[in-house]
Amino acid sequence: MRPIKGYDKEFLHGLLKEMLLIRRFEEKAGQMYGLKKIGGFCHLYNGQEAVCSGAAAGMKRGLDRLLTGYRDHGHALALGLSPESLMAELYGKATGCSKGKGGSMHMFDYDKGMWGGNGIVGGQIPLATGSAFAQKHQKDGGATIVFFGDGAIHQGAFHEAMNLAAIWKLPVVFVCENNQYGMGTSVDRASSVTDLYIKGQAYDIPSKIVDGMDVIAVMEEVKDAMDTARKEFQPSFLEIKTYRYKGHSMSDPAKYRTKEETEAFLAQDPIVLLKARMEEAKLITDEQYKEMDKQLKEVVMRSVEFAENSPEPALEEMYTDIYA
Ligand SMILES: Cc1ncc(C[n+]2csc(CCOP(=O)(O)OP(=O)(O)O)c2C)c(N)n1
Ligand SMILES: [Mg+2]
Repeated sequence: MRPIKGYDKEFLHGLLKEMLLIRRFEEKAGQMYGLKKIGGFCHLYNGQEAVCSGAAAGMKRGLDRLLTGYRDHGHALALGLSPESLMAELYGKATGCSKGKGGSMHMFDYDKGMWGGNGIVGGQIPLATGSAFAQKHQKDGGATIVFFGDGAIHQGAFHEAMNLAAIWKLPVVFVCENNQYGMGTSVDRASSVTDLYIKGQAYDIPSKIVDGMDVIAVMEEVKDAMDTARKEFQPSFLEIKTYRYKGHSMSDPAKYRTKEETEAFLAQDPIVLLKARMEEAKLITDEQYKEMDKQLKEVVMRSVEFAENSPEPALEEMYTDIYA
């Protein structure tokens, strides 16, 4: 675990609060899905919160862009999209961040640097590389960060994009969220190498393993990588080891793994770990944490009320924003 010393109390409270908001939001999304308020696919992010929160804290807002896959609620919240606009999107309502036409896998907000969730495994990797190409040639001073799973690493698009990023020196940071499974298949059954950072080295791209349960480690590594991308047009690859607590999607009871395995990861819960370190440093009390949690549950509840009370997209809006 990286030391929290050196970061001020307010900043650490912000990080903890954001991760807890994501956790509570996902729990509520799961519950509302169960009540059939949300349709279509829905992939929850519980357990992986330190990855998107740490990464967002390492980005430069207003300059940098983020792309990810379909497990995108956490990234959107970390970039500051409101729980209301996300819940409404899940409900398919006109007030959603994608006007109710994207759904769970397509959270988008240009102004906040959220360049989208993507439903095609690995599809976001060449898109992000193209974004970084544009940023370099338009000299906008920013960089692009792209998230994908351990399952996406075997897609041809990943390898093509990594090679182009290296030879063209593009300001892009590739982040593999290795949560140990691609749907029901464990990484050691799907991959001949299980330390996936090696794939980056094959393209002569600086590559590292990062502890995805430690939000500080993620933040520091992403900040370094993004700074290097912006200043030197040097791409990087980070394999962030993490774990998803829930099934792949809402229809997956996750029977392919043992209770012991899940419990071992639960014992390193990223939220519990940060809270414990803050308590030890006397930066938060258990009462303050409980109060924070209570307020966040109310925030999430309000997002449900907002979604419930929002209108459906109008029929005449069917084709607007669909083609550029
Ligand atoms: C091109 C393509 N192939 C297959 C699928 C079906 N599919 C959806 S998610 C998934 C597993 C991906 O796992 P991983 O990349 O590890 O991401 P995680 O779900 O763990 O976040 C598959 C095979 C798809 N959406 N796109
Ligand atoms: Mg995975």
